[in-house]
Amino acid sequence: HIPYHAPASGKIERYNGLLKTTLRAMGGGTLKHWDTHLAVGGIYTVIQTKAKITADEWGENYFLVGPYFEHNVKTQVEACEPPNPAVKKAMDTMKSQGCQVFFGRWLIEGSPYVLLFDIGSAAWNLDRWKGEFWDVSNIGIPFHDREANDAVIFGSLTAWFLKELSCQFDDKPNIIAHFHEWQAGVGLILSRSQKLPVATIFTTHATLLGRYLCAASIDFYNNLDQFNIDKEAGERQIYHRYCMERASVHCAHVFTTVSQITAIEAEHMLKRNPDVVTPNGLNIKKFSAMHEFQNLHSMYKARIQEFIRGHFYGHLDFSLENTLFFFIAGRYEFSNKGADMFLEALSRLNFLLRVHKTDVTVVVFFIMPAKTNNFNVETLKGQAVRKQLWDTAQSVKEKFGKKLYNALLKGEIPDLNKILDRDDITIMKRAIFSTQRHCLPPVTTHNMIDDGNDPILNTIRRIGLFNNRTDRVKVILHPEFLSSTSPLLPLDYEEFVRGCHLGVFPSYYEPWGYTPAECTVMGIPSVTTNLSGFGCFMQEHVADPAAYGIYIVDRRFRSPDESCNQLTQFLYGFCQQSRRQRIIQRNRTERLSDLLDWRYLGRYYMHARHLALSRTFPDKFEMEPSAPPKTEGFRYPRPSSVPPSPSVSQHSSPHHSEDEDEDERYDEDEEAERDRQNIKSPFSLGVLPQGKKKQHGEYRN
Ligand code: G6P
Ligand code: 1S3
Repeated sequence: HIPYHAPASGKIERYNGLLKTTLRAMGGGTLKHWDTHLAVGGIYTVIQTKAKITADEWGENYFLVGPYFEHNVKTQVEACEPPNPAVKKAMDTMKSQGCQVFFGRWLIEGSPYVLLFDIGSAAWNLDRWKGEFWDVSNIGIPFHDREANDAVIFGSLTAWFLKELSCQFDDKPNIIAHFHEWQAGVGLILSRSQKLPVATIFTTHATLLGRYLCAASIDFYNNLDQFNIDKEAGERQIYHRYCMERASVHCAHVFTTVSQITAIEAEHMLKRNPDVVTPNGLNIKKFSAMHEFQNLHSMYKARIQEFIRGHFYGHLDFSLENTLFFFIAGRYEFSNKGADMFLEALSRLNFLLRVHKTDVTVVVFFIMPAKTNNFNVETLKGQAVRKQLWDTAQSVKEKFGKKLYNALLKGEIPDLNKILDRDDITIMKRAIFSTQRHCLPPVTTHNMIDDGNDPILNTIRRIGLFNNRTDRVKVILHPEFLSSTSPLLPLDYEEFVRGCHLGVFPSYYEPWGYTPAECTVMGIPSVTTNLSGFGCFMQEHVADPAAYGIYIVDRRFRSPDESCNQLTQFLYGFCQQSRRQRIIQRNRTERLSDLLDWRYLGRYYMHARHLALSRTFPDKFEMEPSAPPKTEGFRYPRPSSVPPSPSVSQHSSPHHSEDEDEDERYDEDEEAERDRQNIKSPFSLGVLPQGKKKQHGEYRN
């Protein structure tokens, strides 16, 4: 019911230096997920990592808006007075009417200001605000949908704040409010219906319907234009949410989404083409010592190996030196995130490794949170047994050392057959007996609440990957996000990723896909798909992605079985690489980091803001004709050491013989240097906002 704001034709712009305020509503996967882990919510990662470049650009005029959660505020936010009198006044007005509003600095890079609304303290307005929302939009929110009701409260508070803020100025301020996801969209819809002088941007990180339809194993991409979307939303009981999303999209001055593939999806599911595609970046920090990330890999791999020693106690008949760690991580969307295809490919990989009698073992971690009832006994016992063996070895070693020392003091070489007495042997025998087990190493680390219906466990049952001695592929489901305080695997997510060899994310529905991007910047190869925003972006910017450790499974133009075979071949090929080849490949992977840096990708957000200003305040702002940023313009060439024809060696594998000395690995630096000179990186093209505070140069006074 609210007309889409037609783009303004450009007029003379007067950039008058008035207050420029960017307000961002922190939607996230759900309003309740403020405190999420690196891998928990991609949207959280977007907001958190982008804060620095945005704060650099907007300084004191940048504010993030979100819901208040006491614990998170206590641990992450430093309270302070709003430096801007207009913000303070708007807050005070709301407080005087019974709303709890909190202001402070979010203690992350860039230390942006945050303005947090306590949804609970304003909940008594819910019925009135739902009514008002109905009046402007005809969208009715069912009482039982807590998240949608919270979204109405949060949105009403946001719009109220914007209204109070914009009244503080004699002259019209230039306010940009950027809303992420449908949960934050009510604020946008209300701002437009109240005709607030605010330039609005709406970014969707996925579409509600797309996610639901894909999860239902429908052939989504081949039928994009066939769906009766209202009916589909109704049948899934998300009609009101879908309306909130669609209304936000159509009310926004500028609509953006995170990838080209989601842009096409939005065109069909939301009936509007995004104005700008805003790919997701990360905050890239380069180590001053070039190979530091390789050392970190070694260090954290050793920690994962320690866990494996405990988990597989009594069954450690494989060499940890020849063991590769693969993982998949993210929210538990079994088929959307490709866990189904991954398991099927693992079963095929297990077969290949067995029939080819390879000495490689693969341990695969599934880090996907599910409802659990704590760690299971067998898993905890594994770590206890490992600890006991370690303690036994230490005490025997100490006694042995003392005896050896005394003998040497006397000028004797001790009789090594007698240096250990009967007690030592007994202790050691008992330790060895304690490693006997009558069950297989568990496939899950926790007691699952819904064990019988869990899709990962059920697939494992079907394909029979039970961690048998003969299996070359071992599986561990860790149905909880990682934490450095865990008694099992005391690593945080970043440390864990660094310690692994390959991240595998064969998603079917993945608007962007931060998990492979995070692997890339840490120099860890990964598998992605051409249905993910990240995979398509890499295909566009890297000539031979697999050579750089980005394996892109074709899930678009092949049947599921063919895609699964391709994935299996990627995994099998990876297992055939020598250590030296892996080291070289990691170096290449890490070289792609520049491409994912917000210092480069931030310009799309910048463009969206400029566009919103020119559409909202056409008499003040005009876009330069050259404004829309292009994604093309540079491309990482094939690494110079890759043979010209992939058939010469394994596709993508760094071309080196197995027996080359590992210590010579840094010859690879030469290749890196050569390639660096050839690559027109995003930075060398001069398209980047390099300086700290970029003023709005695109505008003419
Ligand atoms: C890093 C370390 C090397 C180590 C290697 C292991 O590159 O700097 O010292 O040998 O990791 O690699 P891998 O792929 O076998 O875990
Ligand atoms: C969404 O989160 P998801 O994992 O539900 O937003 C992320 C950030 O834009 C994106 O990376 C991901 O693909 C989307 O699916």
